[in-house]
Amino acid sequence: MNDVITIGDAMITFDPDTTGPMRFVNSFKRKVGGAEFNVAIGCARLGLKTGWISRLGQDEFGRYIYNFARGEGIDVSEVELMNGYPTSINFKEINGDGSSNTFYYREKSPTLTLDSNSLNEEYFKEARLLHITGVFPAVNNQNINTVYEAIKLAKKYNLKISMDPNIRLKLWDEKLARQTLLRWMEDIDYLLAGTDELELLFGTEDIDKWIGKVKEYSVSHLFIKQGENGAMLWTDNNLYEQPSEENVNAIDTVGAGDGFDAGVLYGLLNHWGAEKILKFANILGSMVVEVVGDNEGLPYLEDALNRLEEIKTIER
Ligand code: KDG
Repeated sequence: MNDVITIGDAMITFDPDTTGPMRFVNSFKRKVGGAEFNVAIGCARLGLKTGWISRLGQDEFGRYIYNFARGEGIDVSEVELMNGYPTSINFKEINGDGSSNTFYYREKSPTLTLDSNSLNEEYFKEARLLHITGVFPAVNNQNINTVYEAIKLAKKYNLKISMDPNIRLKLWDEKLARQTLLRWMEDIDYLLAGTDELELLFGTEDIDKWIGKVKEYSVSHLFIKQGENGAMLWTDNNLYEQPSEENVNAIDTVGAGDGFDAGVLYGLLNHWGAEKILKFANILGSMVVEVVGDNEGLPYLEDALNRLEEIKTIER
Protein backbone atom coordinates (compact mmCIF):
# COMPACT_ATOMS: atom_id res chain seq x y z
CA MET A 1 0.00 0.00 0.00
CA ASN A 2 1.26 3.48 -0.84
CA ASP A 3 1.00 6.25 1.73
CA VAL A 4 1.03 8.96 -0.92
CA ILE A 5 0.23 8.87 -4.62
CA THR A 6 0.57 11.79 -6.97
CA ILE A 7 0.13 12.49 -10.66
CA GLY A 8 2.17 14.82 -12.82
CA ASP A 9 4.62 15.67 -15.57
CA ALA A 10 8.31 15.45 -14.70
CA MET A 11 10.99 17.26 -16.64
CA ILE A 12 14.64 17.36 -17.31
CA THR A 13 15.63 20.64 -15.69
CA PHE A 14 18.68 22.45 -16.94
CA ASP A 15 20.24 24.45 -14.14
CA PRO A 16 22.57 27.26 -15.23
CA ASP A 17 26.16 27.22 -14.09
CA THR A 18 26.06 30.99 -13.60
CA THR A 19 23.44 33.47 -12.44
CA GLY A 20 21.99 36.14 -14.70
CA PRO A 21 20.18 36.31 -18.04
CA MET A 22 19.98 32.94 -19.76
CA ARG A 23 21.23 34.25 -23.08
CA PHE A 24 24.64 34.69 -21.46
CA VAL A 25 24.74 31.28 -19.79
CA ASN A 26 26.94 28.83 -21.68
CA SER A 27 26.63 25.71 -19.58
CA PHE A 28 23.91 23.97 -17.61
CA LYS A 29 23.64 20.93 -15.35
CA ARG A 30 21.11 18.31 -16.30
CA LYS A 31 18.80 17.62 -13.38
CA VAL A 32 15.19 16.58 -12.85
CA GLY A 33 12.18 18.61 -11.79
CA GLY A 34 8.41 18.85 -11.80
CA ALA A 35 6.27 19.99 -8.90
CA GLU A 36 4.46 16.72 -8.18
CA PHE A 37 7.62 14.73 -8.84
CA ASN A 38 9.56 16.83 -6.32
CA VAL A 39 6.90 16.13 -3.69
CA ALA A 40 7.13 12.42 -4.48
CA ILE A 41 10.91 12.52 -4.03
CA GLY A 42 10.52 14.42 -0.76
CA CYS A 43 7.97 11.95 0.60
CA ALA A 44 10.04 8.94 -0.46
CA ARG A 45 13.17 10.34 1.18
CA LEU A 46 11.21 10.75 4.41
CA GLY A 47 10.32 7.07 4.23
CA LEU A 48 6.71 7.34 3.05
CA LYS A 49 5.69 4.72 0.51
CA THR A 50 5.15 6.89 -2.52
CA GLY A 51 3.68 6.21 -5.95
CA TRP A 52 3.83 8.46 -8.98
CA ILE A 53 1.43 8.27 -11.94
CA SER A 54 2.99 9.65 -15.11
CA ARG A 55 4.16 9.21 -18.67
CA LEU A 56 7.67 9.92 -19.96
CA GLY A 57 9.13 9.95 -23.44
CA GLN A 58 10.69 6.78 -24.76
CA ASP A 59 13.99 8.61 -25.03
CA GLU A 60 17.21 9.06 -23.09
CA PHE A 61 15.75 11.75 -20.84
CA GLY A 62 12.70 9.60 -20.12
CA ARG A 63 14.91 6.67 -19.16
CA TYR A 64 16.98 8.94 -16.96
CA ILE A 65 13.95 10.27 -15.05
CA TYR A 66 12.46 6.78 -14.74
CA ASN A 67 15.66 5.42 -13.25
CA PHE A 68 16.05 8.47 -11.03
CA ALA A 69 12.56 7.85 -9.62
CA ARG A 70 13.32 4.20 -9.04
CA GLY A 71 16.57 5.11 -7.36
CA GLU A 72 14.65 7.31 -4.94
CA GLY A 73 12.42 4.37 -4.09
CA ILE A 74 9.34 5.82 -5.78
CA ASP A 75 6.84 3.26 -7.05
CA VAL A 76 6.86 3.64 -10.85
CA SER A 77 4.40 0.87 -11.63
CA GLU A 78 2.02 3.51 -13.07
CA VAL A 79 4.67 5.21 -15.21
CA GLU A 80 5.07 4.32 -18.89
CA LEU A 81 7.56 5.47 -21.52
CA MET A 82 5.77 6.57 -24.68
CA ASN A 83 7.01 6.63 -28.23
CA GLY A 84 6.66 9.85 -30.21
CA TYR A 85 6.39 12.18 -27.22
CA PRO A 86 9.61 13.86 -26.09
CA THR A 87 10.23 14.05 -22.37
CA SER A 88 9.46 17.56 -21.11
CA ILE A 89 12.29 20.00 -20.52
CA ASN A 90 12.77 23.26 -18.72
CA PHE A 91 15.63 25.72 -18.46
CA LYS A 92 16.13 27.78 -15.36
CA GLU A 93 17.57 31.25 -15.08
CA ILE A 94 18.77 32.01 -11.55
CA ASN A 95 19.04 35.57 -10.31
CA GLY A 96 21.57 36.81 -7.78
CA ASP A 97 19.04 36.67 -4.91
CA GLY A 98 18.15 33.00 -5.52
CA SER A 99 14.88 33.77 -7.32
CA SER A 100 14.47 32.34 -10.80
CA ASN A 101 12.67 32.31 -14.14
CA THR A 102 11.62 29.13 -15.89
CA PHE A 103 11.43 28.44 -19.62
CA TYR A 104 9.33 25.40 -20.45
CA TYR A 105 9.52 23.09 -23.45
CA ARG A 106 6.65 20.73 -22.71
CA GLU A 107 3.96 21.41 -25.35
CA LYS A 108 3.97 17.78 -26.44
CA SER A 109 4.35 16.34 -22.97
CA PRO A 110 4.19 12.52 -22.86
CA THR A 111 1.45 12.93 -20.25
CA LEU A 112 -0.83 13.84 -23.17
CA THR A 113 -1.13 10.08 -23.58
CA LEU A 114 -2.49 9.75 -20.05
CA ASP A 115 -6.23 10.29 -19.90
CA SER A 116 -8.96 9.61 -17.40
CA ASN A 117 -9.40 6.07 -18.79
CA SER A 118 -5.79 5.19 -18.13
CA LEU A 119 -5.99 5.60 -14.35
CA ASN A 120 -5.74 2.27 -12.56
CA GLU A 121 -8.55 2.07 -10.01
CA GLU A 122 -6.71 -0.59 -7.98
CA TYR A 123 -3.88 1.86 -7.42
CA PHE A 124 -6.23 4.25 -5.63
CA LYS A 125 -7.77 1.47 -3.54
CA GLU A 126 -4.35 0.78 -2.11
CA ALA A 127 -3.31 4.30 -1.04
CA ARG A 128 -3.85 6.69 1.86
CA LEU A 129 -3.51 10.12 0.27
CA LEU A 130 -3.65 11.68 -3.20
CA HIS A 131 -1.55 14.80 -3.72
CA ILE A 132 -2.42 17.05 -6.66
CA THR A 133 -1.13 20.42 -7.80
CA GLY A 134 -2.07 23.11 -10.28
CA VAL A 135 0.92 22.38 -12.50
CA PHE A 136 -0.25 19.17 -14.13
CA PRO A 137 -3.66 20.53 -15.23
CA ALA A 138 -1.92 23.65 -16.54
CA VAL A 139 0.39 21.66 -18.82
CA ASN A 140 -2.57 20.70 -21.00
CA ASN A 141 -6.34 21.18 -20.77
CA GLN A 142 -6.86 17.44 -21.14
CA ASN A 143 -5.13 16.93 -17.80
CA ILE A 144 -7.92 18.82 -16.07
CA ASN A 145 -10.25 15.88 -16.67
CA THR A 146 -7.57 13.37 -15.75
CA VAL A 147 -7.04 15.00 -12.36
CA TYR A 148 -10.79 15.26 -11.84
CA GLU A 149 -11.07 11.53 -12.44
CA ALA A 150 -8.23 10.94 -9.99
CA ILE A 151 -10.10 13.02 -7.40
CA LYS A 152 -13.25 10.94 -7.97
CA LEU A 153 -11.33 7.70 -7.49
CA ALA A 154 -9.67 9.08 -4.37
CA LYS A 155 -13.07 9.99 -2.93
CA LYS A 156 -14.47 6.58 -3.84
CA TYR A 157 -11.76 4.85 -1.82
CA ASN A 158 -11.64 7.37 1.05
CA LEU A 159 -8.18 8.73 0.39
CA LYS A 160 -7.36 12.08 1.87
CA ILE A 161 -6.63 14.66 -0.82
CA SER A 162 -4.05 17.42 -0.58
CA MET A 163 -3.73 20.20 -3.12
CA ASP A 164 -1.03 22.76 -3.78
CA PRO A 165 -2.36 25.32 -6.29
CA ASN A 166 1.18 25.89 -7.59
CA ILE A 167 -0.20 28.43 -10.04
CA ARG A 168 2.09 28.85 -13.05
CA LEU A 169 0.76 31.70 -15.15
CA LYS A 170 3.22 30.79 -17.91
CA LEU A 171 1.14 27.65 -18.42
CA TRP A 172 -2.48 28.77 -18.02
CA ASP A 173 -4.43 31.94 -17.48
CA GLU A 174 -5.77 33.19 -14.17
CA LYS A 175 -9.39 32.59 -15.07
CA LEU A 176 -8.97 28.93 -15.98
CA ALA A 177 -6.68 28.36 -13.00
CA ARG A 178 -9.21 29.85 -10.59
CA GLN A 179 -12.17 28.06 -12.12
CA THR A 180 -10.44 24.66 -12.15
CA LEU A 181 -8.88 24.79 -8.71
CA LEU A 182 -12.01 26.12 -7.03
CA ARG A 183 -14.05 23.34 -8.59
CA TRP A 184 -11.69 20.79 -7.09
CA MET A 185 -11.63 22.53 -3.73
CA GLU A 186 -14.94 20.88 -2.85
CA ASP A 187 -13.15 17.57 -2.47
CA ILE A 188 -9.90 18.77 -0.92
CA ASP A 189 -8.99 18.00 2.69
CA TYR A 190 -5.65 19.79 2.89
CA LEU A 191 -4.90 23.00 0.99
CA LEU A 192 -1.24 24.08 0.90
CA ALA A 193 -0.93 27.47 -0.76
CA GLY A 194 1.16 30.62 -0.99
CA THR A 195 -0.38 33.98 -0.08
CA ASP A 196 -0.31 35.17 -3.70
CA GLU A 197 -2.18 32.03 -4.74
CA LEU A 198 -4.84 32.49 -2.08
CA GLU A 199 -5.27 36.08 -3.24
CA LEU A 200 -5.70 34.92 -6.81
CA LEU A 201 -8.14 32.15 -5.88
CA PHE A 202 -10.31 34.08 -3.44
CA GLY A 203 -9.91 37.62 -4.77
CA THR A 204 -8.95 39.11 -1.41
CA GLU A 205 -5.85 39.66 0.73
CA ASP A 206 -7.81 39.14 3.93
CA ILE A 207 -6.80 36.01 5.79
CA ASP A 208 -10.12 35.79 7.65
CA LYS A 209 -11.86 35.71 4.31
CA TRP A 210 -9.56 32.90 3.11
CA ILE A 211 -10.52 30.94 6.19
CA GLY A 212 -14.20 31.68 5.59
CA LYS A 213 -13.86 30.41 2.04
CA VAL A 214 -12.07 27.17 2.87
CA LYS A 215 -14.68 26.48 5.53
CA GLU A 216 -17.34 26.72 2.83
CA TYR A 217 -15.43 24.09 0.86
CA SER A 218 -14.96 21.94 3.99
CA VAL A 219 -11.18 21.96 3.74
CA SER A 220 -10.00 20.72 7.16
CA HIS A 221 -6.45 22.16 7.02
CA LEU A 222 -5.29 25.33 5.31
CA PHE A 223 -1.51 25.74 5.19
CA ILE A 224 -0.37 29.23 4.24
CA LYS A 225 3.18 29.34 2.90
CA GLN A 226 4.98 32.64 3.28
CA GLY A 227 8.53 31.70 2.37
CA GLU A 228 11.01 33.67 4.44
CA ASN A 229 8.12 34.98 6.56
CA GLY A 230 7.25 31.53 7.86
CA ALA A 231 4.00 29.61 7.58
CA MET A 232 0.56 29.35 9.13
CA LEU A 233 -1.92 26.57 9.61
CA TRP A 234 -5.60 26.99 10.16
CA THR A 235 -7.39 23.90 11.45
CA ASP A 236 -10.13 23.14 13.98
CA ASN A 237 -10.88 26.86 14.21
CA ASN A 238 -7.35 27.63 15.44
CA LEU A 239 -4.65 29.55 13.61
CA TYR A 240 -1.07 28.48 14.25
CA GLU A 241 1.97 30.46 13.15
CA GLN A 242 5.55 29.40 12.75
CA PRO A 243 8.41 31.73 11.77
CA SER A 244 10.80 30.58 9.09
CA GLU A 245 14.08 28.90 9.98
CA GLU A 246 16.91 31.24 10.92
CA ASN A 247 20.20 31.69 9.09
CA VAL A 248 19.07 30.13 5.85
CA ASN A 249 21.39 30.84 2.94
CA ALA A 250 18.94 30.74 0.01
CA ILE A 251 20.70 30.13 -3.29
CA ASP A 252 17.89 28.56 -5.34
CA THR A 253 14.31 28.88 -4.16
CA VAL A 254 12.70 26.58 -6.74
CA GLY A 255 11.19 23.52 -5.11
CA ALA A 256 10.97 25.04 -1.62
CA GLY A 257 7.17 24.81 -1.68
CA ASP A 258 7.34 21.17 -2.74
CA GLY A 259 9.68 20.43 0.15
CA PHE A 260 7.25 22.17 2.50
CA ASP A 261 4.44 20.00 1.12
CA ALA A 262 6.39 16.78 1.67
CA GLY A 263 7.02 17.82 5.28
CA VAL A 264 3.32 18.57 5.79
CA LEU A 265 2.23 15.25 4.31
CA TYR A 266 4.68 13.37 6.50
CA GLY A 267 3.42 15.15 9.62
CA LEU A 268 -0.24 14.69 8.76
CA LEU A 269 0.12 11.00 7.93
CA ASN A 270 1.92 10.52 11.24
CA HIS A 271 -0.76 12.45 13.15
CA TRP A 272 1.61 15.12 14.44
CA GLY A 273 0.36 18.29 16.11
CA ALA A 274 -0.02 21.56 14.20
CA GLU A 275 3.10 23.32 15.49
CA LYS A 276 5.39 20.37 14.90
CA ILE A 277 4.10 19.94 11.35
CA LEU A 278 4.67 23.61 10.54
CA LYS A 279 8.18 23.59 11.96
CA PHE A 280 9.07 20.39 10.12
CA ALA A 281 7.65 21.68 6.83
CA ASN A 282 9.59 24.94 7.20
CA ILE A 283 12.75 22.93 7.82
CA LEU A 284 12.25 20.97 4.61
CA GLY A 285 11.62 24.15 2.62
CA SER A 286 14.75 25.75 4.04
CA MET A 287 16.88 22.71 3.22
CA VAL A 288 15.74 22.84 -0.40
CA VAL A 289 16.69 26.48 -0.94
CA GLU A 290 20.21 25.97 0.37
CA VAL A 291 21.08 23.71 -2.56
CA VAL A 292 20.94 24.42 -6.31
CA GLY A 293 18.33 22.19 -7.93
CA ASP A 294 14.63 21.58 -7.45
CA ASN A 295 14.94 18.53 -5.20
CA GLU A 296 18.58 17.87 -4.29
CA GLY A 297 18.19 19.58 -0.92
CA LEU A 298 15.24 17.39 0.14
CA PRO A 299 16.47 15.56 3.23
CA TYR A 300 16.29 12.00 4.43
CA LEU A 301 14.12 11.58 7.51
CA GLU A 302 17.04 11.33 9.92
CA ASP A 303 18.58 14.60 8.72
CA ALA A 304 15.28 16.44 8.92
CA LEU A 305 14.57 15.09 12.40
CA ASN A 306 18.04 16.10 13.55
CA ARG A 307 17.24 19.66 12.52
CA LEU A 308 13.82 19.47 14.15
CA GLU A 309 15.28 18.26 17.41
CA GLU A 310 18.35 20.48 17.01
CA ILE A 311 20.67 17.48 17.27
CA LYS A 312 24.18 18.33 16.10
CA THR A 313 25.59 15.82 13.66
CA ILE A 314 29.23 14.76 13.86
CA GLU A 315 30.88 16.00 10.69
CA ARG A 316 34.44 14.73 11.04
O1 KDG B 1 7.80 23.54 -7.78
C1 KDG B 1 8.99 23.38 -8.54
C2 KDG B 1 8.63 22.95 -9.90
O2 KDG B 1 7.76 23.87 -10.41
C3 KDG B 1 9.83 22.76 -10.76
O3 KDG B 1 10.56 21.64 -10.33
C4 KDG B 1 9.50 22.51 -12.17
O4 KDG B 1 8.64 24.48 -12.97
C5 KDG B 1 8.44 23.34 -12.75
C6 KDG B 1 7.11 22.76 -13.00
O5 KDG B 1 6.36 23.39 -13.71
O6 KDG B 1 6.76 21.68 -12.55
